[in-house]
Amino acid sequence: VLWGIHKSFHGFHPAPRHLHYQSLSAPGTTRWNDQDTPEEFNFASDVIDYWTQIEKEGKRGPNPALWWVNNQGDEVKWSFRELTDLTCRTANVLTQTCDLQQGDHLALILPRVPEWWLVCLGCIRTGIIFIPGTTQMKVKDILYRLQVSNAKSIVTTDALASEVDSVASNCPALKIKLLVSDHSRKGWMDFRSLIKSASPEHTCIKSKTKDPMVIYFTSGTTSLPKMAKHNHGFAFRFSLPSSRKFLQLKAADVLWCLSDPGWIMAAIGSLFTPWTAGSTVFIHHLPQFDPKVIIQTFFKYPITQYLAAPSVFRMILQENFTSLRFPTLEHCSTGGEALMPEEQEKWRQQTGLLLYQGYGQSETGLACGTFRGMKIKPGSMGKAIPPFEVQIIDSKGNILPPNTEGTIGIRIKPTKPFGLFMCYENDPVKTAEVECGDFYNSGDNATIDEEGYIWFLGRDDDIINASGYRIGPVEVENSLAEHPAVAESAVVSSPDPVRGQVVKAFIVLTPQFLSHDPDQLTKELQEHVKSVTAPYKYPRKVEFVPELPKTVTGKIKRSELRQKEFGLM
Ligand code: BCO
Repeated sequence: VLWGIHKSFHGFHPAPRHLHYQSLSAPGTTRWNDQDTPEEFNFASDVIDYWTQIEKEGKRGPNPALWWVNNQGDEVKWSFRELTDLTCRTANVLTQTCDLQQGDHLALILPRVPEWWLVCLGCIRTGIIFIPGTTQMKVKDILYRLQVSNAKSIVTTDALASEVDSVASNCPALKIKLLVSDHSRKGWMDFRSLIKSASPEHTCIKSKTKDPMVIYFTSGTTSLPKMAKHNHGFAFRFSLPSSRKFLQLKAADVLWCLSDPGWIMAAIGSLFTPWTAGSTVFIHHLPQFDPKVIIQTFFKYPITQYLAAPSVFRMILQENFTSLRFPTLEHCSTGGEALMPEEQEKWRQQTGLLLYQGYGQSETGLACGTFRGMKIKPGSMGKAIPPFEVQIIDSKGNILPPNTEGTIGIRIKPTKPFGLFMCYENDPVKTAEVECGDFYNSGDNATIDEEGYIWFLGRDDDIINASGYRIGPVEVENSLAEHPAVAESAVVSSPDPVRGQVVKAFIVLTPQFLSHDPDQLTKELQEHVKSVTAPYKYPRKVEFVPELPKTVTGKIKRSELRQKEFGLM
């Protein structure tokens, strides 16, 4: 169905554009240096339209900019030229048809469909601030995000449209609903038909690097998710030569990043990094994760680089395939959760490829990593990726010496580097809380060695990192509390051989449920959580307990439960 829609744009000749480019000997390599601090930058005009021009001059190979496939044999291939055309149309739909303006908030909740890339770039062209979110979200998650972000618009699919409609009257800021579908729906504008009839002529805004561009919701320890706001400098960072050393992509590369479009990893691996280098962004629709499909895809398509969370690599290794020697794959990177040295070694033995580790958060994007070709120290997350200066700090922001446990800090004074979030939107208190002396305090514990390699240790707080998802316990506890069987609960992380960690719920039952079959009740509670909040948060482990450990003031001691799970007590 998608193919039918996009086919009409295949071979479409975009209108001539008036763009100015530097003349280059090697496209994409020498445009900025590490010392550059441009006041203005716009990823759409400075990067996408640049590659469009390179294509027009015949200086880029035939590989597409976006290569999208699904399990039904559908395929979309867009050149940069087509991307410029389609995203200018998208920009016109957003500003002219929808009357959205620079600075307005747009919630972007799409699965891996090509329109996700159009909307991101359409927003960047117009200065509309986009707020990606996972399609796993349920009505409560969507309501919360629409309300706290004051989103004026939402772009989503049929799968979530009725959920949005059910809460729209409680979201006074929400004026525009755009549907990506082949069907129309009352009260919704039809994105696919609108871009067909929109003009491809659009003048991109001149955004300042300090102007806001995108907001990511990130889970909190004690509260509901916060909004980490990034500016256009976040996108500029990928153009710095030292940042580009991480993957060292070339225009001929085909990069597949598995991340759901709702996470910052998708912005890094499926948008800014590959297109800065003029590479192909490869996407498999993959509505349900299946490691077999991942393996088959490596054998079928000429993918040269792969980026995914460690759990994905573990799940691939568990598959009983005769060979994991992929014909074109050259480089694999991972991040989002801890990776064990033995897992890196197993991947090398099975595939013949090294597995390079990186580290980042929604607030930071990629903070450190093992650059392609750099010596891998198994278990380490590599070194700081400039322009970030990463240090291990104490609670007052003092820099700690090598091999001393502390918190990962990123220098923000005297100058905040490109790529670090601006603030938590509407939350100066929480923003101030993560400032620690001259550093942003990540809350993640680590050490640094004499060579600058960073070694992750864990967190002191209650945040759970389950298969690459950061999950705040409160969100899960609140969901459990809605079930009549739950008198109270405490949610903590628990070790897992495949997912690294999983969510575990300790539950005190209400008297009327004490006699219920525990296995059945576990299933019921798991399904309940999956139905009221994004299912990736559901407790994969449940333990019924007579009471929860508490402080004298009645606060639940999650740390005690967590320590028991990890055998530390
Ligand atoms: O395992 P179950 O089957 O019991 O449950 C799964 C799904 O089946 C289920 N589910 C999904 N959609 C649903 C649904 N249930 C009801 N309704 C729906 N609409 O819910 C559970 C979801 O768990 P999952 O997402 O972990 O699924 P799965 O299929 O096991 O996927 C495994 C992974 C490894 C692919 C997945 O966990 C994953 O993508 N992890 C990586 C997350 C990630 O990208 N993190 C990076 C964040 S950005 C960052 O860290 C900064 C780095 C610079």
